[in-house]
Amino acid sequence: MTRYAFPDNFLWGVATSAPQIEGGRHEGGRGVSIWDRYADTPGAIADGSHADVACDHFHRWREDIELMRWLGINAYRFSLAWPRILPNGTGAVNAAGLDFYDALVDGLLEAGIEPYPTLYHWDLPQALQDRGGWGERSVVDAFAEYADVVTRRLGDRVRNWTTINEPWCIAVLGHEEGHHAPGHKDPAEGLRVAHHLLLAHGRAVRAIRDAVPGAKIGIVHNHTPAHPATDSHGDTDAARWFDGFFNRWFLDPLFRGRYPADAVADRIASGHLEGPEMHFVQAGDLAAIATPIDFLGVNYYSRVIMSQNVDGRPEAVKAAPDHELTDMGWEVHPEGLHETLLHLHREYGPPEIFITENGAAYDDPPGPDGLIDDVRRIDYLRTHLSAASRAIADGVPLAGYFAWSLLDNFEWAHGYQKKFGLVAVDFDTCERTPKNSAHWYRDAVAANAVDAAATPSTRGDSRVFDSRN
Ligand code: IFM
Repeated sequence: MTRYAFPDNFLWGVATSAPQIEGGRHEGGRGVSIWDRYADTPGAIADGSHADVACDHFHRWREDIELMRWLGINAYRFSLAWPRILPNGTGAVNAAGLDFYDALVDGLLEAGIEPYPTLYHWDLPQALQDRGGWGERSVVDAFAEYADVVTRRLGDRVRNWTTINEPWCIAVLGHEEGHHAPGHKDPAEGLRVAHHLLLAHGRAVRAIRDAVPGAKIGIVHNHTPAHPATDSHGDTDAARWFDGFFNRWFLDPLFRGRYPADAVADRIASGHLEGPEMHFVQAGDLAAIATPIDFLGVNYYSRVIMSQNVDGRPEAVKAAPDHELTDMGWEVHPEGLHETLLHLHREYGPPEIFITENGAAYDDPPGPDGLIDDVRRIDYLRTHLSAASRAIADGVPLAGYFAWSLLDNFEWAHGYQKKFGLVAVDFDTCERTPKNSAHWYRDAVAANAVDAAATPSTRGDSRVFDSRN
């Protein structure tokens, strides 16, 4: 049987984000975030839930570190809640908020787990939204201030920093399509937001370098390869169109200091630019955005298949019925991860790449013995890790893998209905129970390798997590 081994210094991790697991909404001096406000809006969240408590990581973080220690991982990707640190977005610093992350970092280091914090995973302080949010250029200064405050406090122990998670989602889901906070449906605003996010990233890179000598800094992009449904000219162009705004709109400025001309032309043609110019781009912006980084974080879940519809417009089409979909409706396509990693390496050449998220939503109920035997998640992880290992063999400087996610959590507008966790959470009691995938991942981490073919996985047990095990 083929065994895919990883390099000796490979990082094995799990990823989470503050707004999805932390809770503690009204505790420790935390301010209000745009996701608090959005979840309070009737009908915004599919199951009517909110993240006021979520996984209660705010109180249970020590238990969660024990879970990570049990998994054997050596890196943890998490995010810091801006409203917990600067409740009004700028100005007065909430000491208790910084203390919380200070203790978390110390706990991780004590457990031999390298912290990989992300500064922004979508929870803008509502106070900044009230001043125009990401659509207003002043937010860039606010983000640089926040980056400075945080890295000056934690930078003596935290070396690896990520600025922003998935700018496409923030710009498009939050401001163009209205599926995420702040729920706007304004494509022109979405383009301004995308630019301000990239500029905020560039400014933060400089702030972090000033505050933390020797810091390693990156940004996280949710890369989605686009494949044409057929080799017709229309379908091929539809794939180019998708790639232009989903991927290259963010990567070209970061690595080449310019927006992709064809995608700009697409936006003008669709009327999403208010004029023929990218009027929100000022002198020096693109140089700031292209400030060199040390790594690119890649969140990979699936691919998209593009076609030209009868009106001549690009649209995503469903995968063939024999292709497996996760509970998100996303096709399971591990080859796309191999393709993505090679493409990013060859086209953009970041010094290092991390898979900062990869995982699958499946809702597997416990069996009669209480065991959650999530074989589909194990298969997803196994096939994607195999693809990652093949990319390393093909020369990609892939330095680590973070499974999304440690815990079942608040999956944004889906509420608690979509379960990505290696560890199940009972949202009444917040009790954690490792699924079989957690046991499988633990074995892969220990072996620093995965087998290409499935192996029976029934070694989990039904006990809730006990850190003494
Ligand atoms: O849960 C999200 C995460 O916050 C960002 N990346 C995709 C995940 C799954 O949808």
